[in-house]
Amino acid sequence: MNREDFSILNQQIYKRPLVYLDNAATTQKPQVVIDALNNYYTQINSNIHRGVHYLSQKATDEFEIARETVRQFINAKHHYEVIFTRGATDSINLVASSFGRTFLHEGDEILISEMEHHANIVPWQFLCEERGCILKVIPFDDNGELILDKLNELLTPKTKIVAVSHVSNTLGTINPVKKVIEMAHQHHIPVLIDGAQAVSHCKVDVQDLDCDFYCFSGHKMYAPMGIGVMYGKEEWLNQMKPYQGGGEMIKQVTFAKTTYNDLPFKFEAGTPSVGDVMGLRVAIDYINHIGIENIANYEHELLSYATERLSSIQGLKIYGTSAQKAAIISFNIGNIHPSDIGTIIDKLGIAVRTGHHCTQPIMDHFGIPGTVRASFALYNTKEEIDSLYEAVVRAKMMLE
Ligand code: C6P
Repeated sequence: MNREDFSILNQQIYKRPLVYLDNAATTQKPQVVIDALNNYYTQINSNIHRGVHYLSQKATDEFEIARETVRQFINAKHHYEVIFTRGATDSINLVASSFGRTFLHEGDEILISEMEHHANIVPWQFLCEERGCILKVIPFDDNGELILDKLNELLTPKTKIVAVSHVSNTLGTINPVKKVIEMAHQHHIPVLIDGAQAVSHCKVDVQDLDCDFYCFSGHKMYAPMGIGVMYGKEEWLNQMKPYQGGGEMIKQVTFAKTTYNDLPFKFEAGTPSVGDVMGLRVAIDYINHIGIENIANYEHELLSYATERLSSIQGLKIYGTSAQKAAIISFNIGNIHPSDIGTIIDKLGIAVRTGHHCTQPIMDHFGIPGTVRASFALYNTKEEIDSLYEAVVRAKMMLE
């Protein structure tokens, strides 16, 4: 699908065609996104919200159009609920820090899940250390599905926030986040969704989900690195203390007292990555043009095909067998170390990720050091999955 838009894929690695299956780490960028960056730096580059001069105003206008593009993409109610950050990690740290400093006190509980990326664990642990809060964890079963009965048990009057991933970057599980949000809201507890692995694979509607915060990165959805989004409901953002102090986030500064700017600027201290925002806007247009449903259906076809092919390899075990899965397959073969497989298939031109994928608690759950992870995007093909299959069979023969 639209493979011709990604010229990076046309290269040879070790004299073999590149088969790029590390899309959960970062996707490649279509030419229109690269052109948008080039256009910004050759035609527009200027700081925003500051200058009266033409270029500054143009850059500001384009930046705010991009915010509106994001608003529509996730169906936020207001454009000022869209905060630009450096990525999902930055977005989650923002919420943990600002929400935490505003609302959390000693003995309060934060509920996350066992399948979270470290970016949705460690910021909450900082809070626990600083504020004396308690981190609680919703377990998952051996298929990689959250045990929702346990969630009910873990919600207590002390729970102040629930933070779970929409899609697991290691297991591929698409979590029933709408249900999680409903359950938490019955107790008036806000919910943060880590959407880093979801936005480019399924339709996200933050009003329909009714989530309180939704965090994601641009670079996993065909946009440049260094740009991300934190969506937050107005009612929370208005109450929360700012994240970072600096230019743009203030109304008035004196040495005696500083007052803060309105949303969204209160949470956007300093010069943002304006060019990358232009790239994000074009990436969203690109996804919209193809249609997120078409992307989801095509990737699902790839996932089914890859699951069938890889499962036929004797001794290969797939981690994450939930009925609802995004196009991510994690696997091991017997006791072979995943990085040995990754190193051999790399020499055959296949790019996958090996290791713990920044989800060490998932590895602990299964008692393994890591997995080999193949993750697919709209430009991958069944022929590439055949190449993966053949390379894995070859690695197995060499390593067993
Ligand atoms: N996962 C992966 O290979 P950043 O690095 O800020 O763009 O995204 C962090 C992040 C947060 N949540 C989830 C579910 C993620 O998958 C990631 C990034 C990459 O799986 C890099 S570790």
